[in-house]
Amino acid sequence: MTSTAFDPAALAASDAATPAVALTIAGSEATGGAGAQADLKTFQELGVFGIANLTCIVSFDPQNNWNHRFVPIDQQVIADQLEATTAAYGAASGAPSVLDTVKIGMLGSPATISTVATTLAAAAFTNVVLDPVLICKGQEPGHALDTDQALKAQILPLATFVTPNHFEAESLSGLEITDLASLKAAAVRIHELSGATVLAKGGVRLAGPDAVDVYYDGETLEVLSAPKVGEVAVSGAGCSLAAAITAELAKGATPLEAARTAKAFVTAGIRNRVASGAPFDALWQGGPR
Ligand code: PXL
Repeated sequence: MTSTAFDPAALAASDAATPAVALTIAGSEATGGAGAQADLKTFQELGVFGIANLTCIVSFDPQNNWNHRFVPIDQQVIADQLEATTAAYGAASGAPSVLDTVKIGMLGSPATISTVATTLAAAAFTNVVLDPVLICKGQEPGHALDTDQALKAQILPLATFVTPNHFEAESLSGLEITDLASLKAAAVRIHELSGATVLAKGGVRLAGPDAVDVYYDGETLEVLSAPKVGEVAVSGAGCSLAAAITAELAKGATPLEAARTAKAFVTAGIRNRVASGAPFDALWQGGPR
């Protein structure tokens, strides 16, 4: 079992004059806890030039149990953003491609999944980190089911690294996850299904004093563990974890190094969380400083 501490000196040393570049394809979460905002803040903290292409806008509804009001971005506008980004920084730019690492967050509809899958297939990114956001509270369930199936069919096969939480790991693996052994089994199963490196997150959902995640890349299985900070989930933890993995991969870290750094980054961010009037406090990406 590995317990990692975050090292701000190593972080400063990584701040090269010409930063690595990373793209997040994600939704806006208006209160700034999750989504593209969390991704960009994480990229910046880790010394990476961040780009966000938005798929949807989520505004919690304080009048209605903080449910998610979900508005998709027009498909043409999503395609336009991806075209601009890949032309400016990707293989199509004429200059050497500096953008070989992308994170996928909330896509939110089958149409958006198709649009993004087309770009991913054409752009041939080296690192495709998928945070498989399956369900958005407030979305119509039938619609969410279509979205889940499209994500599994069209995006998961293109991912090189996937970061399911407890619920998403059960859905992707088809296994019930009740303890560390079943979390390990799910991580192995998701790797077999996708070919991707997997970081399956137990978070606060598994009993015990520690927040435990399972890393599996087809060869190495490692349990990443840190003492739980309370028993309530924090907004932005999943987004920031996947974004930190993305940033580290963009800087050239190995997948296992990226996972360890990301776990330490998120643990420090949860310890220093920002209190919110919404049901969840928000992770503070500046927490490690
Ligand atoms: O934490 C998952 C998530 C991702 N992306 C967006 C969100 C949320 C949860 O609220 O709103 C845009």
